[in-house]
Amino acid sequence: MSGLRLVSHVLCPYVQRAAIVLLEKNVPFTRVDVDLAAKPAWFLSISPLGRTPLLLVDETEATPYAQPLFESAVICEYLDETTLPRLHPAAPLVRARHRAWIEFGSTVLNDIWGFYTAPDAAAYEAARDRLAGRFAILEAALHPQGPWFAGETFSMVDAVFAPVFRYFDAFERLGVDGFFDGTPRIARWRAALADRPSVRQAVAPDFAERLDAFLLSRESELARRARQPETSL
Ligand SMILES: N[C@@H](CCC(=O)N[C@@H](CS)C(=O)NCC(=O)O)C(=O)O
Repeated sequence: MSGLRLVSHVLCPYVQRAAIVLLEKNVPFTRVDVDLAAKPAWFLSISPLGRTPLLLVDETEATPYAQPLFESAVICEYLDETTLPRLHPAAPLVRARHRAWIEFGSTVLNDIWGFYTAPDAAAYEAARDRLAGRFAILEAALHPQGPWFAGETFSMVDAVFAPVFRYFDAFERLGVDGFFDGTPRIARWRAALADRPSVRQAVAPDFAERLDAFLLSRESELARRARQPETSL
């Protein structure tokens, strides 16, 4: 496989999944960032849903990048089928369960969006409770010793949850914490993921500042509370 291009947005958690998988496998790739607030015509012409990530695979010289891959889960599956080391487990039933937890990870990303866009206190508290409920369920699914989701081997599920936890780093910087006080396995998993080289390298060096600025720029309860730190978070 050669000539991979990952069409990205600097803050996109779904892009990070693909970047982590590529980095875990030591597959060279180039990153092309697009502005999703002003999508370029070339991007709209090749992205069926107008979303990042896309993986452009240079399969033939005659029609380079003719068939962009879209949807992060599909991109990650393709990379896992074509490059080593495999991040999915070998046993079909275990692999199917991992895919189900990847879906769970996408739902959590939607819930996170609901939290940082909540327009008022009631929606904010409801979104926070919804996230707490998800994490209670996830805690019970995690390997008891870790350090990774399924024990000693880093898997695709780990690649999917690393970008999830990056939001909580930002929430903590904005003064909102306590999300993982009752979930020690997740707290330990999150710390291990934050130290993983592929996870660190999956975003630009100024990612944290950009994410904080993005969250603070919104007309949301979170941004209002972060701007008035005396309010109870
Ligand atoms: N299900 C998609 C979700 C991708 C997605 O929502 N990407 C966002 C950026 S993080 C996007 O491109 N949003 C622009 C839009 O929807 O117009 C995946 O897994 O790849």
